[in-house]
Amino acid sequence: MEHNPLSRLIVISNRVSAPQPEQPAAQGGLAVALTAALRESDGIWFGWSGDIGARHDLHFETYGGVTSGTIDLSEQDIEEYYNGYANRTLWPLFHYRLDLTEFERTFQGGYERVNEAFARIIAPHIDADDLVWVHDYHMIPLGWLLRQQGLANRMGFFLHIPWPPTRLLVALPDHRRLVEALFAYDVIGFQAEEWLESFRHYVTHEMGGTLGPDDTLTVGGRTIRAIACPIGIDAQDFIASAASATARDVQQRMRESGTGRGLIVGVDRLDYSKGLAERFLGYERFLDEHPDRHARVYLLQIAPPSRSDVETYQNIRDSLDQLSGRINGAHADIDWVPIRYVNRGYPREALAGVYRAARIGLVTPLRDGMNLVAKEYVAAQDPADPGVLILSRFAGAAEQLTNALLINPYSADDISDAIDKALSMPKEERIARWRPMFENVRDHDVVWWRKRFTEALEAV
Ligand code: GDG
Repeated sequence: MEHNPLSRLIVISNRVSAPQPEQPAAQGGLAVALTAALRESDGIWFGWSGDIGARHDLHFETYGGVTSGTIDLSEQDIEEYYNGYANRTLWPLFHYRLDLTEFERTFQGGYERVNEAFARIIAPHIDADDLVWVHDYHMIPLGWLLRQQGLANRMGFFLHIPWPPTRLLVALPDHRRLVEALFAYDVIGFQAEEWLESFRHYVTHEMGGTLGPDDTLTVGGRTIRAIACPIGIDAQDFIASAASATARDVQQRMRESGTGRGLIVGVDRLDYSKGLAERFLGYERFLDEHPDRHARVYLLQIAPPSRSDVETYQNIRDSLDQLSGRINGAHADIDWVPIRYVNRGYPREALAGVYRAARIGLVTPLRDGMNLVAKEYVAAQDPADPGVLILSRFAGAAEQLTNALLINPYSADDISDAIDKALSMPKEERIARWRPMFENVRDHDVVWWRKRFTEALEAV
């Protein structure tokens, strides 16, 4: 029997992370998974170049077998579409932070204008048989706009962040218009069952939609599939990173500088959704309640800055500086600092070494679509002597990593108790909890995720 040739894959996301001459290996799990599929199918990855430019020129580049098509945006575009609607309206709202959500007509206008420009520029480069896969909240209406350009392709959309409950979403002016646009896609993927349920709730309660078999949803005669399709990490690569010479060096450095103290690690973009202040307060509670543990543990928080053009992100940086300073001032001793707080990024292999050296991985987002750090921490552990993952129940990852110590990140008591429990946990229990999580991370890796999504799309 003859097999259909692989359909060409077109990926569209805000930023393109295909391999670059300065960075020959694709960075990050998502880039690796998509790059492989793009290379095999001779596909193209479209997105914003990251540069400012007056005209919306499309610039093609092929490197490492992958073609990317990038577009410059004007300063106004970046302010209204990226810093504005994407990061000051949708991001906080979808992370349940109505208090931080800004509603500005100019943001919405800029968002629609940039999405229209993307659709107009990209459409001529898409062939009828191509699979089109659009990513994330920056690009929600793009599929609908591509249809306006006459495209009848199979089109899918994957949301990397949570889908908010209906009662929050209706606070967004024109919420219905945004969700209706999603019905231009054939398949929509969410990170977790919980986000999928919220989406279904909106569609059935606000749009009069109905649920059908095989994850289908019908509104006004149009039927699409909405699935939960949790993203994974490049597990093999991460396991190898954790055993690399760099990772071993870093582990050694940590051991020497830690002088036998138990390391608790957190790694997050500096973002209010990650629950960093709550984490510090939970750790402070632990120090208050367990004086006997002083000088026997320390928390290393790696937090590279992100979105620093947005004021809320500057504020969070200031408040964390203060909080870590206060906790260290109150608890440190001449030869011990309870929190090492570092505002910079580290190479992947070094990070893997830090994870492996850590007794506890402390992951406490207030809301997170998935959270890959939790999976990376699990993948990096020594099978014979693994550390303990403490994980927020509000991360998408909690649906899969059920053997973690699941906590409520808003409760300092919960965080404190979990740290105490993790530090006293016998090796047998650590192994028994770690093993099923490891198998889950290994088997549901980023390639599994990509295949599950593209197969759903191929089947349309
Ligand atoms: C969004 C969603 C979803 C961090 N610091 C360094 C570094 N990192 C890497 C981590 C991890 C990635 O960044 C962060 O991924 P997360 O999943 O934790 O969080 P977001 O950036 O918010 O990602 C999230 C994800 O999309 C994928 O769908 O899981 O829910 O919010 O890989 O390792 N990497 C290096 N040095 C650092 O200092 N090399």
